[in-house]
Amino acid sequence: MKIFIYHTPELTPTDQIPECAIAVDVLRATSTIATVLSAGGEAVQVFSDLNQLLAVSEKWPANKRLRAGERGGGKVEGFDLGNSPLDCTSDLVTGKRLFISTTNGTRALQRIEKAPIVLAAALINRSSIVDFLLAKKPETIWIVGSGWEGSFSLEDTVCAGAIAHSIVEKTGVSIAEIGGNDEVAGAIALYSQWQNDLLGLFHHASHGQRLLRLECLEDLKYCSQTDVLNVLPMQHEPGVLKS
Ligand code: 3SL
Repeated sequence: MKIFIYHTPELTPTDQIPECAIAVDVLRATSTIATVLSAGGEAVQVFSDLNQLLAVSEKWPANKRLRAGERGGGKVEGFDLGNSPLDCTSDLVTGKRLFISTTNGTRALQRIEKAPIVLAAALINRSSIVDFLLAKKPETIWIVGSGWEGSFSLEDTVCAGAIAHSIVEKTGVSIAEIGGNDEVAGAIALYSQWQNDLLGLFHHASHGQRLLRLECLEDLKYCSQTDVLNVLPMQHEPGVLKS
């Protein structure tokens, strides 16, 4: 196994495809996806374009669908939900497909959708991702942060580091052996420094601060938890993730 970490979709190579690609958007798209699938959602279907989401979801039975739209951290008018994982209760999502478009996270998933194995990771489901990787042992693994509109984000890189750190710890292989690029050592160092205060790190993150201005502290607290959901969101067809 060789792990490559890319901080944003824009930094991800366009001329290669790994055996396994993992999108990370801790605040909050991949945390929401993991929560919906863990709570009994039938699937999550991701879109970068809001109009395309509306057109495709229109063909789905109305009582079996939920539409989530987020832009700039807020809920898009006319949609059932924004992008808060805390809204995705079992009562609401069981048996339903969530059609979702967010500013950065859904773009990251679309960027890697051609890989043979595509996963969505957050801190809350980190151990399920790591267990899968250790069992499957893909030759090359890309972990792609969503960032914010093309820029680095602390929360996605710390999650990538949490995944790589756990693999190093569980296998005993060195960072040099497992790391395919310099970003891996950097992300592991970030996680090692902040692993006991991830919520504190989110307060330093520009998107964490944006969400705090939108009064989403409870979302930050929820998304900063590690290994609390046993769920593996995996792409079954382009753009459609199931557990
Ligand atoms: O950028 C994204 O895809 C979102 O996760 C942003 S937000 O946390 O919903 O504001």
